[in-house]
Amino acid sequence: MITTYHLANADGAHFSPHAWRTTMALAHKGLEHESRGVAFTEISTICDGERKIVPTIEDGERVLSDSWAIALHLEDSVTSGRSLFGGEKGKAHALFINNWASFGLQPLLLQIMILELFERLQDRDKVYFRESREKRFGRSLEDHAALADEARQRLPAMLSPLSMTLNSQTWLGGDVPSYADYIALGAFQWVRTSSSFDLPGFAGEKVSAWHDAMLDLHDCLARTNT
Ligand SMILES: N[C@@H](CCC(=O)N[C@@H](CS)C(=O)NCC(=O)O)C(=O)O
Repeated sequence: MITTYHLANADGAHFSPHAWRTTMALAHKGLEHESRGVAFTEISTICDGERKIVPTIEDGERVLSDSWAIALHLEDSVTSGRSLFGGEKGKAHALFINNWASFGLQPLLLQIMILELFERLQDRDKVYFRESREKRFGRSLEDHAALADEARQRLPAMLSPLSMTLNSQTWLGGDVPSYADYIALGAFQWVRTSSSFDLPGFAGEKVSAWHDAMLDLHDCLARTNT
């Protein structure tokens, strides 16, 4: 049994976009796994006490952090069953999607929902989140949230590679879901569990249909929010 450490908010929902990539990858590989929700301020106490981020997975004695490193590890070590990438070129293309989501899409989404996400955090995380994010952004959470309207205006262009691709194929993986789909889904799960923003509705019909199909995968795993 593999344990994935995820972030849990005050509703008990698991909301880390990066950890959702890992949860879905484990299910795709058919591996027995459980997702354990922790607070931001608990991450340093999990596993070997040296962890700074989720996702972190614990597989027997082995502990591994970082969603991309975990995906590479799963693809290399679990050779039976379905591939996450469909070969070396698929892996290379998935890295592009990984960086688009992490450094393009997700920062924009955070501008839209940062105050709602903050309100839904466990109380013990609120001081940490405010201080660490205000230091990172160089402004208050409220000033960051003031960029929400501008972020919404920029969002269609950011989403267009996704919607244009889904106009002509069912999944980012082509005929079958691949790790690229799980990367994109992670951002949608983050928004779904942390805010009232209807991102699939905003993104249009094709993305909405893809999102519904993603939520149905692996016995509706992502619908559970945990
Ligand atoms: N490159 C990492 C990024 C992981 C990451 O940023 N995780 C966030 C949660 S989504 C985290 O654990 N942050 C810890 C903190 O802010 O203290 C990955 O892909 O896994």
